[in-house]
Amino acid sequence: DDAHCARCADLTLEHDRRFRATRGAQSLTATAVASGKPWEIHDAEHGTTLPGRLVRSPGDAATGDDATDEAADGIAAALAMYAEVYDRDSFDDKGADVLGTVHYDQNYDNAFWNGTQLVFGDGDGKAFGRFTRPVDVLGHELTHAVTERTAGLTYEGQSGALNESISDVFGISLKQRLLKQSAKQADWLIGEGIFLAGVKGTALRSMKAPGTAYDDPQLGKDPQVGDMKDYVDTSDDNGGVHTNSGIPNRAFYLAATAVGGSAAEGAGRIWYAALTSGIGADTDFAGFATATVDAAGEHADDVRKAWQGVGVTA
Ligand code: ASN
Ligand code: ZN
Repeated sequence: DDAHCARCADLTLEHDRRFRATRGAQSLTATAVASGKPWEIHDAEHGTTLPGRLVRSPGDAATGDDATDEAADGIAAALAMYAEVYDRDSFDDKGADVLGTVHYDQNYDNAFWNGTQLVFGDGDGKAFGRFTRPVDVLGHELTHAVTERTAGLTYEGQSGALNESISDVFGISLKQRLLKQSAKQADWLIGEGIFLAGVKGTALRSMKAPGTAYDDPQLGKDPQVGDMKDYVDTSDDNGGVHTNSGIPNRAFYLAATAVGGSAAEGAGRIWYAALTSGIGADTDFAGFATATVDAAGEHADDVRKAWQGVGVTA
């Protein structure tokens, strides 16, 4: 609607200039690697009825609506990564159609998988812009569906933080794949480009340096931790699932840079093998560390050391 579009237009030229290169590279590559797997983008038109009106599916040209086109390109690219790198046929590995809804609600500062489909807000127009903008956020949410259909990690405590981390792992793998960056070249930021001008921060999370992504009067400081000695025991956020996920996130960063090459094709293959190896829903950090070491083959020492680097013994 007009109010929303006015807020979108508030993005400063500086903000746009900073992220234009990233966004262009991501969407061009996404279109180029579309896998032929089915997806549908719907528009909630700022309401909360799901899925909303169908606005784009494979074969359709770009609509000109940024949220719709970002969601389409990002979901197509995520499906292509799962197919080409992990030999996985959509989230259920049976070719399920992926539904995504954009323009959900008003001033909605989040994105989620609801057990059936993906949902994306436009942000509040003050601190947060569109949740479709960072391609790693699209990969993050689709990966919640993959985790649900594989390990089924319980969304609480350590298994919940692992669930969150696995979404960041394949989200960042997608981002780096589209940018054609090696693990060593990459910035390891999740949600880069989501903050509007004036926010003191670069992204939602840093996998390389958890706790350093933002420090802002409105938002507070990034609460993530990156070592077991700093593990946060809390009843908030399902037991700190978005806080303690920094620990396995940093283990993945350390493993991916040690293994070398691309995160998706290097350490990502090891993490995917562990996720689909038959681990239980209540797997903790140490249990998942062991599963990754067991899946790592010639890289077992690198992966064991990566977990040791965050205080977790495989
Ligand atoms: N963006 C959040 C997430 O994917 C929303 C949620 O489900 N808590 O973890
Ligand atoms: Zn999540």
